[in-house]
Amino acid sequence: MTGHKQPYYITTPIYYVNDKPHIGHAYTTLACDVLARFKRLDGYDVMFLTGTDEHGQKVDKSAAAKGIDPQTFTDQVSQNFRDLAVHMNYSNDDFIRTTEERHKKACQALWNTLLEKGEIYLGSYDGWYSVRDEAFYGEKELIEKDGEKVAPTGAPVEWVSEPSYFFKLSAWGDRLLKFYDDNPDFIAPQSRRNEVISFVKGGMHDLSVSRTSFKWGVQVPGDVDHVMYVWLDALTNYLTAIGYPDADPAKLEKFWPADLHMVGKDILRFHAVYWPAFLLAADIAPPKRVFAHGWWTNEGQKISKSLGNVIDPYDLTDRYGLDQTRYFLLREVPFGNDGDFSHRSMVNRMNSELANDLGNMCQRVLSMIHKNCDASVPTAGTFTDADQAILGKAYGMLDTVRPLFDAQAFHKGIEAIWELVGDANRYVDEMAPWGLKKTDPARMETVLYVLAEVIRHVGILVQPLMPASAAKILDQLVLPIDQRGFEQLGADHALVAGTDLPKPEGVFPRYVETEDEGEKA
Ligand code: ME8
Repeated sequence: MTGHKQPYYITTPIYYVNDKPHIGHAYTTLACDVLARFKRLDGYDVMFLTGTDEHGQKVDKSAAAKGIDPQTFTDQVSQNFRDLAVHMNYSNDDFIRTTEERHKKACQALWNTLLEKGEIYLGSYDGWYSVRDEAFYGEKELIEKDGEKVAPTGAPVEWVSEPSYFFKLSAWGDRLLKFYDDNPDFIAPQSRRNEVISFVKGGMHDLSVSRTSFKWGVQVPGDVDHVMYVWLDALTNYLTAIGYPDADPAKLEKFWPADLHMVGKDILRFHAVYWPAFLLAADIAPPKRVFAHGWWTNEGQKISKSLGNVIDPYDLTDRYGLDQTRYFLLREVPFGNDGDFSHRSMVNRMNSELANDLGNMCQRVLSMIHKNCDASVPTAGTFTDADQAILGKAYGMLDTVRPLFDAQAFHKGIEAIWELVGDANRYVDEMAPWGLKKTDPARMETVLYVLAEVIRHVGILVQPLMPASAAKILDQLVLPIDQRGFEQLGADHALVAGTDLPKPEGVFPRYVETEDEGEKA
């Protein structure tokens, strides 16, 4: 089987190491993790990449502010992102750092290719630069804030005047527009695609791709005075990780073009305009898709260091639990939109959807089985229409969820699974198996069997989202580890009557408000 699996390559942005990881970083990587896990369970050979972006002026300045050299600084801060990946139970297959040798080599190879193809020339840059955004801005793009010129993002800008290599971006407008046209799914969501297209239609200038006023970057081959523009360096990470330029072509072709670059809306332009232009210019296929998700606010307020309301992912998981946090982040907000984090909605979802709807259903059903069916998988008799309806829904759920996840509509996929959970709760109430024990024990067993099958399906399907909790549910059904893949969904792999089951334990605790929290609400 292995060796014939379809490849799937998914990437997160590589995060700047100028700061501690926060909810925004955790969110992007979580979305990728859920998709990576989903694809693995669905039989794909997945490559899931995340990492840290360690060069550039912003990182250089942060290191200087701490009084340490940039390499020591990046070693420390990059580790925070690795630690977060472990803490959040991300299943990334690699973690790339742009200060690694393999990456410098890849950047220089891409540079040389662009140079050979006549896409890069030496000139000088006179214009605005924002260190915070690590981006160049045209005069017309700037806005006024408190009497000062700032970037459209609100970031401070400075005037830069230095020799610089340029990439001939201005020549790529029409070819990019054709590329977007030929590949309607390349940029998602649709509204963001329209924004990118109108930006490109507005006309583009050549892009400065090297700097001379500081040293913290990948050196431009053959010109010791220049380091590469941090975005050219950073974007190349997606190629480095699959072995560019040295890996044998079969390996490169296996995972390239990447299936999905997941990014926040703030960095879509770099991924949907500059990156495909660099790649097309180097004769390398652009990625298949770039999805730009929205931003989180905290209790209605923009998250910012100066407001002191940055949400630390460790605080969330300590307070609410890891899988609860994972669930909430992808369930609360239609993926692609901005979202607000609030304690109230977190507690509501965790108590009603996890503790009540799913948790209680499992606990009720498994306890009844334990007590009334000799602690083993019950024996099913003939299925009624009602039994078949709910079983059919469970058996067909992957076909419902797969296209939703493939479109990154996580919230809708989760909602569909919870509809099944809701049906199961109504089915328990209607069938009232507790009342059947005396009147029709065979029917009771059939009802409990149907419910156990629904639980098996829900357990298998929620593994990408809540790996540890799903494992607990499936452990309670004594489902062997190798029988938890999506190929096991459906009637062909149904639970075997008579399998001994352990005493069930609750999987999703309720959040109990402290008096203080209750009063605030
Ligand atoms: O931009 N809500 O790195 P970065 C949601 N190094 N997501 C958020 C967020 C928020 N409030 N804040 C940040 C960079 N993010 C470059 C990327 S890729 C080749 C180089 C997430 O550390 C979101 O994914 O500033 C955003 O795109 C990313 O963090 C920016 O991370």
